[in-house]
Amino acid sequence: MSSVVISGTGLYQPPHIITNAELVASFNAYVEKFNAEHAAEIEAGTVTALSPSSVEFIEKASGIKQRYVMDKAGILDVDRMYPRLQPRADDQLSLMAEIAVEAAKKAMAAAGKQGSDIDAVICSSANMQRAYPAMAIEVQQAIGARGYGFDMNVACSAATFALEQAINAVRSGSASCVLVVNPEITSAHQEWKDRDCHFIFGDVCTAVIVERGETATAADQWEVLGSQLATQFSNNIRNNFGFMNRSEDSDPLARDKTFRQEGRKVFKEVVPIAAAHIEAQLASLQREPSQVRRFWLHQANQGMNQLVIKKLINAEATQDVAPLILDEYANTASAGSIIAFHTHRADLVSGDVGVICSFGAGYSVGSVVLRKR
Ligand code: CO8
Repeated sequence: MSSVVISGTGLYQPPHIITNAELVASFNAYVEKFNAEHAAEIEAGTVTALSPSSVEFIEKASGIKQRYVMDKAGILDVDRMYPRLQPRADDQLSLMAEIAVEAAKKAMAAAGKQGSDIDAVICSSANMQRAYPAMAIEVQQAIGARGYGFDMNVACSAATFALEQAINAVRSGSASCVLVVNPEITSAHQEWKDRDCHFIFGDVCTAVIVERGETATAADQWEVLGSQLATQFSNNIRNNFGFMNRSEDSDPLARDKTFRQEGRKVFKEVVPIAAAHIEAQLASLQREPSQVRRFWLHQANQGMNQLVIKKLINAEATQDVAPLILDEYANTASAGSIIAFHTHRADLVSGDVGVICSFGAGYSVGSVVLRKR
């Protein structure tokens, strides 16, 4: 059976940064405005006054310090509080495809591939810009790839679940070189007016090239030792936006049509699931967590990653063991663990083993065990 390798990764970083201070200043201005406008109802007890956010809370509770976004002005505008994205004509490259192509070009350059070398494109992210045609097929055309393309969504685990599809396609011979892209424009489905979650997400796109070991020519190659996926239904992270909203006569701007979660429950329930998942997968490969050189974990919360590592190797999650990128990028849904892999692997040497692992909405957990060639 042919060996499968990751031979290149790419990262697209949006043009704007919002710091916690900027975000909190705008959120708190919105709160003051809301409370002033609803003073009579608040006084009468028919409307609940909103509470301000704080930079200290955000940094202590999550570890996030800033986020990259596609549009800063719309998000910080207290009369809007979501990005302003320009609509495009059907014959223009759509926004998600555009950032996917940017990341893909970098991954292809790293892997030494042309568009014509790619024979499958998987676009996998927490939300798609449209129902069809698939974003992946648009990307396929834009980079001049052959074969086929399809979209998939497993929320926070969209990237690792797509990697497994790519790995299996290469392993089975149905494709020889697969491009996986994860365009995450989280800012468009984040609820910027909700104090509990307004600080959580950032925009980004990652890309990964998966191919047969025999065809790989990149200097930096990572052999796939195994991948493992698991899901367990939970309503604790949910977004009800969907194609039936109109038929249900439900308000498209209602709170349930953007991201919402029971953050504390997610934290408590997902940490043991993720740690047990990684441990079981390593055991199936006759390895101990202590033999893993680096864990590239999902980037939702600094404390979660610390606890996962504590459970796995009873040690602190230092930057060397489990690098954190969410301080700079925030939670980028499925792209977080791939950003960590992209930005923190250059120091590993041949034979080193690492684990990419995502966890979150669904619930879903996906892990890929890699060995540097
Ligand atoms: N400022 C000040 N105080 C605040 C704020 C704020 N912004 N928010 C809440 N508080 C207060 C609360 O009111 C509460 O006060 P009190 O104790 O008086 O009741 C106190 O702070 C503590 O609140 P919480 O219990 O909510 O705070 P936590 O310590 O649990 O921290 C977190 C909140 C950071 C959200 C934390 O629970 C967390 O990170 N949980 C895990 C979340 C997680 O992993 N989620 C998965 C995300 S889903 C995903 O990754 C992809 C989904 C698909 C993408 C969607 C894109 C939009």
